[in-house]
Amino acid sequence: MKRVLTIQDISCLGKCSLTVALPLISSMGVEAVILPTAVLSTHTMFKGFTVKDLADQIVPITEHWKKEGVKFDAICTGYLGTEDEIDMVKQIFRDFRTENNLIFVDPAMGDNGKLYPAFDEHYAKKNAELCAFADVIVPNITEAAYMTGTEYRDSYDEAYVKDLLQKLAALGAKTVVLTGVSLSEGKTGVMGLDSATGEYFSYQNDRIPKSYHGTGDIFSSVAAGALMNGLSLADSMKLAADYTARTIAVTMENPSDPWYGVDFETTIPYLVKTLEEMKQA
Ligand code: PXL
Repeated sequence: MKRVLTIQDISCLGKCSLTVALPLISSMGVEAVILPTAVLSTHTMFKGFTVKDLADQIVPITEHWKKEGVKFDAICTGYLGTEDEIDMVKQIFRDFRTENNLIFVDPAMGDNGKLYPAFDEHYAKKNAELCAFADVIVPNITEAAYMTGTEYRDSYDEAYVKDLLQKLAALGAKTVVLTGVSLSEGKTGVMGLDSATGEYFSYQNDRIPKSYHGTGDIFSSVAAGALMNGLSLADSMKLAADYTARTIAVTMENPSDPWYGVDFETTIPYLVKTLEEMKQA
């Protein structure tokens, strides 16, 4: 069984980061090892959240794993609360990198043109440094704009997206995938660039005119889980985009508690079934 290390916070309530990564990666038949960087009462879009930083646990935990000779098939990162944690994660990449494993970075730090409350531009540049270590990065347009010092635009054309992708590739990541990319009216999806071949790819779904918290984390977890199941990069992104879109649609059918995130639990059977079909195709 493949083993993924996922490094991000635990937001006790609010369906994001580890509380979605763990069930989704497990449901895809992949072992999920977690490294919680902080415990928060909720994610940071709630007012008055509590936070206990766990940075002082990162080195003792990973030193123990080193002594045990633990190896990971992938190391995935999401929301990291502080710049110090980003430095610690860089060290984890150096320590646990093997010839074949995958480093997958989701520089989760903002949306809709704004950084989340805990972050500033300096933090964004620090996250750009982390991307240099990665095989795959999956920022949204906001995160890409902050990391590359590009103006954020609500409406844009393919040339703007390609420019962002080129600038992201120049950060050093092998494959860059921009999420939340709308290439035509009423559509949304991903556009990526393989920096080795210079090839672009894109995948679009119908756009559902509602946004929910945590969907970026859901996308990343499924994309990483799909790659661990041997799907190609393009198929992995397609599955992640389809699963996220379907989950948003299902959530909208039942409009109770939308601020807790999406009903991803309801769509896990769809995920497992579709993954199996794609593996057999
Ligand atoms: O979904 C990203 C995320 C993860 N973790 C925490 C957050 C957020 C987004 O706001 O606040 C703590």
